[in-house]
Amino acid sequence: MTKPKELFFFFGINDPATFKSKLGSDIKPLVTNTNQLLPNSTNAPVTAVNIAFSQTGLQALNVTDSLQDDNFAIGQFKNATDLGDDGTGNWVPGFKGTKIHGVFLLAANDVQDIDSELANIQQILGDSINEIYRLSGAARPGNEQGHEHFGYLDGVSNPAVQGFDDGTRPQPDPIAAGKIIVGADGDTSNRPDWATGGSFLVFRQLQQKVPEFNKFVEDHALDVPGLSPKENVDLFGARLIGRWKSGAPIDLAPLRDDPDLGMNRTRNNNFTYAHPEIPGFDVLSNQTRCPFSAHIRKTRPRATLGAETGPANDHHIIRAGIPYGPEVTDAEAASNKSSTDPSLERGLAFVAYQANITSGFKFIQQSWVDNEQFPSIVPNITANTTGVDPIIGRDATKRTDAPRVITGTDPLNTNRSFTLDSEFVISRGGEYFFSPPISALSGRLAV
Ligand code: N7H
Repeated sequence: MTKPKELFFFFGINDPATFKSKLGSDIKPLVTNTNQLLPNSTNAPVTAVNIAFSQTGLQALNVTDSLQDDNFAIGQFKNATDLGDDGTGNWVPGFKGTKIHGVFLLAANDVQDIDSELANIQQILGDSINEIYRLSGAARPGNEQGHEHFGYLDGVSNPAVQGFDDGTRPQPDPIAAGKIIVGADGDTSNRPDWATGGSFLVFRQLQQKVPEFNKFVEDHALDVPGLSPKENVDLFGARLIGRWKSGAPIDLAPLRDDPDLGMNRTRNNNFTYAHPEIPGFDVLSNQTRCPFSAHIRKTRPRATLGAETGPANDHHIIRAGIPYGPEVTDAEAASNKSSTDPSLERGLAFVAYQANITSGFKFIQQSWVDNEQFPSIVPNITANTTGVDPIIGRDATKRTDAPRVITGTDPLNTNRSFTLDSEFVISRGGEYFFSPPISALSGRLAV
């Protein structure tokens, strides 16, 4: 549902009987199917609609079948510490506890179209639901369209999926469909039949401290000979992320941004961090092209852990987030500080799909991102550790104000460490959902 505007409407169910009957009869026809979203579709909707349910939402509908996902079953609130959140003090009130039963996702080119589709849904469901919280996402304006709030192009990379990948985009080997879609090939859990074709949706509201991030990057310009001061600033930022602002991967463009590469979909995902073409290049020790601590290498190590589908590496998600909140104001930029005005909060409405939260989002966040030692497979790091992911990592076992230390970021001395004395991404909480197959909306969920 890639559209410039998207609304996440979180609700509780008050009247299960009415809700069920409307779900099957009136809501199901509104839900967008995959064919409608394909590029050549002749019946693309003005507003794309989807719906997903939390564990307590399924219980409210008296659907008690186990979906065989322990984290979904307990809900995200109880997972806060495991996910490295600083408690739940920063959580949006609506996400605290387990009161959210479901979410409508509405995506369109214009907010007015979203508003009228929401009004239609609310009119259909009446008092059978109540609104708990809503978050409006929007692509950033002008040339920043497609870029998240720190300025980096997003939506460049998701794993290719067997059975869906046409093989025309050079990229790492496709993963099993059952890693993303419940009941598809490669999903080894025993789920109820009605859930086949669905997927678990992880939602997180991740606030971004943009002026603070920009200041940190400017203050840590690298010193690579031949680069201008500005290029050395940009290089430091790119080495935190693993891509330049244009989307070009530093593994392929290690010194300077390459906007042509960034926008070229046949080239911008064609890398694995291994470089068989470079004599003697060791993917397990060489960080001159991309640090182990870079966000995209922490969250998807590619050949650092061998084959994409190998047992150590097979932790994958499909991301479908969108920025929320306004642009940085002049006053914020001048003071290098995010405003405390809630109406100026900005960040990423993070959405990730997978067939198993324990092995997907939660594993990536807990065992890779927040793990200072990861990738511990690397034998030749002489500095203490790789460090946590500089963008979204926090070692949950440490004091909340403990500085985060990363290595690998300076290509001239990859043992040099950098101290991140504040966090640039703050979790505002979220919830775990199951996005059911459309058939279940008039089947198991409606009876
Ligand atoms: Fe990340 N960022 O701007 O720094 N992410 N991410 N992410 N992320 C990616 O490859 C960002 C978050 C992944 O396939 C890009 O499409 C920000 C969480 C994965 O090589 C950029 C936030 C998790 C990938 C960002 C955030 C992930 C990825 C490059 C929060 C999971 C693909 C664009 C505010 C736990 C890796 C692209 C691959 C890419 C940013 C959150 C995971 C620019 C700002 C919570 C798997």
